[in-house]
Amino acid sequence: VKHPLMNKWTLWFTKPPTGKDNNWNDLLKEVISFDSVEEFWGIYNNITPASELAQKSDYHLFKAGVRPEWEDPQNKHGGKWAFQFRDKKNINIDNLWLHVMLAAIGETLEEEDDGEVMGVVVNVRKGFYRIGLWTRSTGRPFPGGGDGNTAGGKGRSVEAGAEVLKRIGRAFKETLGLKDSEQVEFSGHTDAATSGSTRAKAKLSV
Ligand code: M7G
Repeated sequence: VKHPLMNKWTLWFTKPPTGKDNNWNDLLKEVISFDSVEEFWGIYNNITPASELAQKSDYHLFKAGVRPEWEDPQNKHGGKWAFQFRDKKNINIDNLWLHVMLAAIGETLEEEDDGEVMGVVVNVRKGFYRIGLWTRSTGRPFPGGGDGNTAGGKGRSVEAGAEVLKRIGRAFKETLGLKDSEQVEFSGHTDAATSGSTRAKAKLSV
């Protein structure tokens, strides 16, 4: 028997640049989709663990139909919770990433009707690993959306939207087994692009 997941998920891989194909689009590859617990383990047991990937590689596990890119319509008003693990030698990145994937597919990161979690990401970098959780909204109003169009268009107030995101951030922090003193920070995908703007940025951390 197969144990169905609540959602169908797609695994993506970013391969390190070779020098020839250097742009993001050439490097991002769709690997496989699945919608049962058994398929998940079959895939997990047959792919390279994060600890053995080359620098500048990423794994992305996203809901099927959502590309793991800022430009995707379901991500373009969103952001991410992220934490960097700088002590690469002393952390078990494979175990952390497995727990984050299980929390995503087991739907333990959000409440059933939040509709916020788009996917999770592990980045392998020179001085650190980073694990991220991408959300549909930033808690701020969508551009041109006015009030009542925050947090995934669910009609939440700005305050309620920020509370939903913080609850998700705390669940993510707990999944990562972080100490209270280790801060997990939220950033909007387009913050860099709008950093010249005078609009106040919501600074979320848990
Ligand atoms: P990163 O992997 O998020 O962080 O972005 P890093 O700086 O720790 O490596 C690295 C680079 O990859 C960015 O500066 C972009 O050039 C490219 N990139 C990453 N993402 C997630 C995207 C994306 O969603 N869309 C596009 N167009 N480029 C991206």
